[in-house]
Formats: sequence, C-alpha cells, structure tokens
Amino acid sequence: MRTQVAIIGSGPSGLLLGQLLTDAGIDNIILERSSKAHVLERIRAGVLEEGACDLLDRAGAGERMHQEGLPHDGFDLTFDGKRHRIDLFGLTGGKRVMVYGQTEVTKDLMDRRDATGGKTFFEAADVRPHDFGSGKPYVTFSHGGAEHRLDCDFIAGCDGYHGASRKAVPADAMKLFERVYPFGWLGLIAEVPPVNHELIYANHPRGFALCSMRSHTRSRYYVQVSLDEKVEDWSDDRFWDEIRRRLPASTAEAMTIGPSIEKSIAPLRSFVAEPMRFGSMFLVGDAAHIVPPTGAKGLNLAASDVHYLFEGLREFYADGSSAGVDAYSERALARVWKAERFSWWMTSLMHLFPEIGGYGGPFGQRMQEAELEYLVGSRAASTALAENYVGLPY
Ligand code: RFL
Ligand code: PHB
Repeated sequence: MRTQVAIIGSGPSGLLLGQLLTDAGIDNIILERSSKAHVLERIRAGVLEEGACDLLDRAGAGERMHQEGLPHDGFDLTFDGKRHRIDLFGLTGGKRVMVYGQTEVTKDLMDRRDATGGKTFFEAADVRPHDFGSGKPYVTFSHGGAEHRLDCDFIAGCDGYHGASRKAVPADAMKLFERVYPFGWLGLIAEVPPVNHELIYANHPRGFALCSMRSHTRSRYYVQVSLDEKVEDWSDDRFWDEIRRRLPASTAEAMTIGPSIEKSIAPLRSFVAEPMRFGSMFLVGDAAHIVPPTGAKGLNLAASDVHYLFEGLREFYADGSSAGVDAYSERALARVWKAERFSWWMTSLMHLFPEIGGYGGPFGQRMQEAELEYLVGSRAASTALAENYVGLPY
C-alpha cells in the first residue's frame, strides 16, 4: 500500500489533519488502534478556541458545532465564598470560546471523512513507524489477521500520549520535560441543567472544583481528588456533596443533581517532547505534549499543531517548498510552551497543594487568595488571563 501521508491515530488531531489534507487533494490513510465505537465513546474536552472552530469550519465539519455548540463570553472564578466573572468578550475585544464536546467534534470529523471517502483502518494492531530518518518512511501494522506495510512520504504521529510514534524515536534524539501534579480530577456527567450558563472555576480549601456543561440539559462537573482515590469509592451522592461544599452557598443551593452517566478520574500532567519533527515523521497533539486540563488547552493545542503541519504539507505538495515542514517544530513549540505556561499557572492558582518543599499548605493558600484578589481587581491581570483562555494567535 502507498499513500502520501500516513496518519497514526484517529483522535481529533489525526482526523482534522486527515480532512484538511483530503480536501487539499493530498492522499492520506489513518491507522487507529481502537474500534470506531471506542474512539467515539471517550469523554474528554469541552472548550474550543476560535482558532480550533475555524479549522473545523475549514475541514467542512463545523456545521453542527454552530447549531448545537454554546458560545461563551466569559466564565466565573470563585474563592473565599465570593464569585467573580471574567468577561472574556469585553477584555479581549470581542473573542469568545465555544463549548462543544470532543465526542461531538470527533463524530463530526468521522462523518465528514466517511462522506469524502477517506480511508481509515480501525483496530489496527502493532502499528510501527520505520525509516523516518530517511526520505522513504513506512508504517507496518496488522489488521484483520494480515500484516501490512504502508509506504508514504511523511508520517504524522497523532496517536496521543501513549502512542507508538514518540516511542519509536531514539531517546537521545529527544528532550523530555515533565511535571506530574500530586492530584487528579474526578469528573462526572449527568443529564441535569448546568448550575450556571457559563463555566465556574472554584478555588476552595477542600480543593478545586469545575462546573462545566455539554448542553443546556447536560452538565459536566469535576472535583480535585488525591491520586490514591478510587472511582468506586465515589457514589453520586458523595460527589454531589463534595462539589457543593467547594462552591459559594448560593451557587451550591442552585445546583440540580441527578444520576451520573459517566464518572472517571484523570491524573494531571504537564509534558513536552522536543523537537516535534524527526526526519519525515511529525508528532502532533498529545503525542508531543500534555497540559493539565485547567486551562482547557489540550484539544486546542492539537488543533494549532495541525494548522502548522497542514500548511507545511500543503506548501510542500503545491509549491515543492519544504520551508513550512522545516519550520513546523519551531512554530508549534512556540505556541505549545505558552499554553503549557498558562495551564501550569492556572493549575497552580486553583488547586489545593499538599505542603511539599515550601509550596502549598496554609501559606500557599494565602498566596493563591492574594493572586486571585489581584486577578479580579486588576484589569491588566484579568486581561492576561482572558487573552490566554480564548487562545493566543496562531
Ligand atoms: P487523542 O485524543 O489521545 O487521540 C489519539 C488516538 O491515537 C490512538 N492510538 C493509536 N493508534 C494506533 N496505534 C497506536 N499505537 C496508538 N496509540 C494510540 C488512540 O486510540 C486515539 O484514538 O490525541 P489527540 O488527537 O492529539 O487529541 C488530544 C486531545 O484528545 C486532548 O488534548 C484533550 O482531550 C485534552 N483535554 C481538553 N482539551 C481541551 O482543549 N479543552 C478541554 O476542555 C479539555 N478537557 C481534556 C479535558 C482531557 C481530559 N482527559 C481525560 C485526559 C478533560 C479531560 C478530563
Ligand atoms: C470540560 O467541560 O470537560 C472542561 C471544561 C473546561 C476545562 C476542562 C474541561 O478547563
């Protein structure tokens, strides 16, 4: 088999890149380890920057997002029993975010791929990139009981944090940066109306909480938990009691509760692999970097990586110039590190940290409160938060 771009992974990065390439007449094949149903079931991100929305439009997959997604002009921060609104729209000169689930983004991109005849191998096992140091890379995999070889010009490693692409790179060719946080997020989805029409990020002495949503009738809530917590120990009642304790009384009283549809715990991590290009293989999205979800940047960074890589590949095939693919890693990383900083900062500001090495504890809590007071009291500080939250320019 032969294609121009072999894409490993059918998450948002792989699907978005594949669609932009297909629409530009550049041949591509996606190799995905899981089944289509499994990929569609994963519940993850909820907040899209305008840049990500524009790319979905460009890929012809934005129609339902505009009909069903919820544009948000701001969000609330709560701490010390008080609630403050960050006016994203006013502070950024008219920018907003779109609340639309990653599950829906994935479905829209998969539908569009099916409609435009894009080829995907689901349940492809043992996917391995080879010879990407040369100009003749290829990928091997097994599918339906047979071994396959896919020759290509380029490999796009869109296979997430646990994927095969980054693992195929020799350790001495890569620099890894990592911070693992001493807590995770327990998330719950329930078919109940959201407590507020916008998101609420809560700092509380019992730990962080987040009130988000998927629609006017479906809520997505999170509470910070320690890493040794088990999801089985969290009944719905325990979750609802805990999240309400972390919100101002009037907000807690307004919350509608109901049975959960899904509940899971995700650890929090900051991670970057440099560079993001190895010869003819590129790492894209979570394969190259992870942010803690506090700033809602993971999926949005996957989208900006795709933008830089797609532009490079388009230039390569249309004009025969390798300038764009040569600049991919540097361009992508410049934006990645700014989002890493923002996500780390917002995580540090909002969570309860155990007392370790002079951080956290009662002093740390006072530092957070002082910074939060400053943040909501200073237009300059609020503007810095808002411009990062809506997304820095590509
Ligand atoms: P994905 O989505 O992990 O997709 C990778 C795909 O590759 C497949 N794969 C393989 N295929 C073939 N061979 C292999 N060896 C393979 N190994 C893996 C996988 O099955 C999968 O289909 O990576 P991608 O496309 O880069 O997309 C990244 C985003 O999914 C991720 O950054 C976001 O979900 C992060 N995130 C959020 N991002 C936001 O922008 N806004 C948010 O509000 C937000 N909230 C979140 C989040 C992530 C969360 N969790 C659970 C990690 C909230 C949570 C709780
Ligand atoms: C979500 O709705 O899942 C969500 C929203 C905002 C975040 C993280 C996750 O910062």
